Amino acid sequence: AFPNGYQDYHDFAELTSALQQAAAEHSDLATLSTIGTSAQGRNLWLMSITRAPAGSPEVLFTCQQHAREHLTREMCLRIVNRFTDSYGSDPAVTQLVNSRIIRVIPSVNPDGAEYDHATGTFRGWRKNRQGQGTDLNRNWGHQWGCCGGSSGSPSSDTYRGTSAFSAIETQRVRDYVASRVVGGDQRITAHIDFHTYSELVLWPYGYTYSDTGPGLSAQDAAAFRTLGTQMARTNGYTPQQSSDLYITDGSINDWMWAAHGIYSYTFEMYPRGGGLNGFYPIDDVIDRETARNDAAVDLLLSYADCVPRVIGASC
Ligand code: 0X9
Ligand code: ZN
Repeated sequence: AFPNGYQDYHDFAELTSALQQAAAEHSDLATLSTIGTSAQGRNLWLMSITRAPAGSPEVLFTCQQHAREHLTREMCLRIVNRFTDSYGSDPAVTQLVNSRIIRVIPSVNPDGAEYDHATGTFRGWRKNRQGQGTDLNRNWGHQWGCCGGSSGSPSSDTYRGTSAFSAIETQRVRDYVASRVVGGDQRITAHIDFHTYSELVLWPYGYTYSDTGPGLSAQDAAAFRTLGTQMARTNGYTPQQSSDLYITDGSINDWMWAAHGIYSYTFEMYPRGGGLNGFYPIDDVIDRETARNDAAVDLLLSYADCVPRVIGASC
């Protein structure tokens, strides 16, 4: 369990039961599986939710690459619970579940998360738990370590690892995403990676200040920006290219786009500011701050048939 004031947050055992229960209660639309285990052997859970025909557009939601960003795990749980519990009663949810394949990985970094809260005093831990820890969001294989947006020191909070995909957890997600290439086609068209905090909607590239780059045309950039801005209008976050925040290399978004053509966003959730405390909002805010992203999640799902449609382009 989490400390006092945080008990509505789900620790790993509670996350596991919540997912198992959702799958059991909604076996007609939800399937729980694992994409493999973490460095310390915890399951990297994947919930798939759909009543759509095989071959329908798939959208991936990932949470908690960073250990201390506990609110993001609750965000992924909300997505799971909303698209299962409200199926058949909420018309928007019903229509999306009938036409999309929703994939949710609620904790990419379960080892780091348990380490962060296990003693009852938060440790402010960010990385995974392999060796001194790798920043998973600096370990992806597009322009890994290229540009001063990560550290080569194992003790650093932004340590990029010994090589791209040296972390077990990024390997697992990489291999799962690669497994969604069916008949030469990547079935996943869109993705949100949830983080905290700062209330931002971010899009690639993170490794360069340039708005365009290899594999990212002006039209691609316009589609990213337009949909990112529309999503931000629904939740009050600030939309920007991720490098406008600061340069990151080896991030998940850059790889998802460059390697697979997936429209991949980062959401930095509540709060807007706050130092280390910003990672630890009390559990009273979970409902409000996860519900705040419902409309943005629905919007991304609705465009998943063809994201460039948002700028009037075709696929
Ligand atoms: O630095 C990060 O990894 C993210 N911020 S956090 O405070 N949650 O650590 C921002 C990543 C944004 N960069 C890209 N999406 N490329
Ligand atoms: Zn983060």
